[in-house]
Amino acid sequence: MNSGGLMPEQASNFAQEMDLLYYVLIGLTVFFALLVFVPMLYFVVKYRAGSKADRTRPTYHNLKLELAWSLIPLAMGLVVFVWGAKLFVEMYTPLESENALQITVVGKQWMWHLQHPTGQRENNELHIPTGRPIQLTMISQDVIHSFFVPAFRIKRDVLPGRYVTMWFEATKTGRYHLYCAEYCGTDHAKMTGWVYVMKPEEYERWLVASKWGAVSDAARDTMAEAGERLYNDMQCNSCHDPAAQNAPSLAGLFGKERRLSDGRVVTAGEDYIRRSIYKPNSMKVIGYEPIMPTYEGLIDEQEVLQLIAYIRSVRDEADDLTGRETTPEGDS
Ligand code: HEC
Ligand SMILES: [Cu+2]
Repeated sequence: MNSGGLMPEQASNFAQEMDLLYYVLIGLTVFFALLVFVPMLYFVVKYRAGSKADRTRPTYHNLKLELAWSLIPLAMGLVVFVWGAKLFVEMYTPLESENALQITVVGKQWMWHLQHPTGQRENNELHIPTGRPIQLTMISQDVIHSFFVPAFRIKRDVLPGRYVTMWFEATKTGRYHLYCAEYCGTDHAKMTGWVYVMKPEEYERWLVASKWGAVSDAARDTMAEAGERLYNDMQCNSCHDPAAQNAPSLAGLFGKERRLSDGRVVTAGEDYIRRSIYKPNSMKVIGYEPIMPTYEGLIDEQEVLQLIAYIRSVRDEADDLTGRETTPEGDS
């Protein structure tokens, strides 16, 4: 469908349907406005004071007419509601697909920090390929922001303290505006950027090129490697070493059910791991002493995301999550 100049370019899988929904809404609004105002004007003129119109048999009540003008618009309204809700749920439900490109987004006054699973970091710019679902995991380091790309028809508030997700697939190469759509302080208006949509092979080339440009070894790490580096640097391992037994092993943790000391049973997803790191006392795993210190102020949101990527990458006990290089016993 052509957006006819009214709407921005349509560059994602959601764009056409979203526009169609809007056109239907506008169409309905215009239709009902005319339905009310045209007869109104007609009657205003016809029954103006002093006109010769027939006033002998006034009608006060017409059940059929009243039911019709209540129920038909109700049904039409519900169609728009169900349709809108379906799109909403579709967009905001995290994708299960392994093929999805997991991009992390940290909003802060007044900038967007983005990171690719392969480690490339970007500020106020995002490079993505066409033809592959892009899943955003987003959080704010301070106030509420809102991640908005008009050409993709995607927008979601980015909150402090909690991850939110959104996905889309870019359908058209090009450069598109990225905005913060929530007033977030003095320089809110400068919190803008660009999304570059490239052909898949171009994206691969871009990934390689931006690794080469990296200034340090650490900047060449993937998300999970950066997380592992942190895990070792912060000595998480001093307690979480499976051999030490004073803290649970983190291998295979992601996605598991955890029983907490206050009786709750929760799934160890991103939010759970983040809370365990920032507010360990609010998420005490049953059977362990609450000796874990808080890392609030020591580890920033970007780093927590890296730790999550690392914990996620260590799927089972067989993988090494001791934080040490595996060397054969007695070999030193
Ligand atoms: C002083 C020991 C200690 C250190 C250091 C420590 N932890 Fe913990 N951690 C614990 C204990 C004990 C628990 C279980 C009790 C609880 O949940 O508070 C735990 C729980 C967790 C959990 C939830 C585990 C589960 O099985 O559900 C995560 C995730 C976690 N820690 C991550 C980390 C990370 C990441 C670091 C390093 C930045 C770290 N911990 C450093 C002791 C520690
Ligand atoms: Cu903002």
